[in-house]
Amino acid sequence: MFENRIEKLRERMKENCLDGVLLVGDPNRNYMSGFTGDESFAVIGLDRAIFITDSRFTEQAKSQVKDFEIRQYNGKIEEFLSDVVEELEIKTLGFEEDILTFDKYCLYAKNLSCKLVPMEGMVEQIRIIKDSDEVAAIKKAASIADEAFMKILQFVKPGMTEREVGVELEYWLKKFGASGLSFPSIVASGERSSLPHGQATDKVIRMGDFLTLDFGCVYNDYCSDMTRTIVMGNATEKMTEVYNIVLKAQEAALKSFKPGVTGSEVDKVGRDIIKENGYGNYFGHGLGHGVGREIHENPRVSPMGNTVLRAGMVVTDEPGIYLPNEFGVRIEDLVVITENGCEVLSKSPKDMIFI
Ligand SMILES: [Mn+2]
Repeated sequence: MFENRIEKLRERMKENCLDGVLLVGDPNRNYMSGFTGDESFAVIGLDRAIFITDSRFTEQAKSQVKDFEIRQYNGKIEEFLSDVVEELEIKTLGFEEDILTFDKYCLYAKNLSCKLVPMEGMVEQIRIIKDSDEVAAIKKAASIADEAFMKILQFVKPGMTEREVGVELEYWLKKFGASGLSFPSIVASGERSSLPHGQATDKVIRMGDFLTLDFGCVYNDYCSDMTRTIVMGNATEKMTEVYNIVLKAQEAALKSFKPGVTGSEVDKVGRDIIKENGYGNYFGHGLGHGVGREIHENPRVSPMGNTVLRAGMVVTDEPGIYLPNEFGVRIEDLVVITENGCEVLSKSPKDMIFI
């Protein structure tokens, strides 16, 4: 599997006149190598690949990283890298310009004999299509989130704080097998539900509040992401109206996912429904985003999303309406694009849930 990924990368390296790349970011380096640790370096040349780590990770790298020569460094990494670059006869080395810090860039530019060239998302473009193992990990992460959500429906009561609900949610995510969270959970109630990214606070959840839960977990290094908005007690007519518009937009967008359409076309399907119903000014973010090793990756499903969707891409569908100082609603599913449309990985109910 990793050999296959390395071969795909080498094809792109050749097209871009690179005879080596340096991967330091966890998502790209670990995707290419199978490593699950951090703070290590993958140098991939056109016919050899060298994995550089320190004594904390050498044993782990030897068991996980099969398609690389493993080297342990002590002392100055720039000198060690310089030797590896010369050993592999690399003249033009690609680097992750969005990850390598400026001070490290300067250090390597000074010490390495090769030219340093930005990779412009070369590995991310390969990562955009998920293979069956990756989809299986994301599916598992999504099903853990569904299970934890069911626990929260039994747990949450008016009078609890958002923080209490957040902690309980995280407990169940881990209990059901997650290694961690995809991002700090959003637990936003009442007027705070109009904050699209309102993290849990000490605010008490009251009768009549909407409660938005946006959360995800990590399983085998892959993320899930879902949002549900539930009602504490009873909803007003306006709450019900807004909820149903968001749900209609979310379901229409779900039906429009298929290979060949762009992210912006799907975004428009959901956005138009919200606009037609008079709430266009209250939906400010993109309809969705790619999910994988990172919680936000390509393709973007937004007005700017010009990537053509293809089978194997994993994206979210999450329209929302946010009325400042009143309330907000967002409903989000995680989907994988298939040959004919999409498969929805989030299974939690979407009809209005009353606690
Ligand atoms: Mn999301």
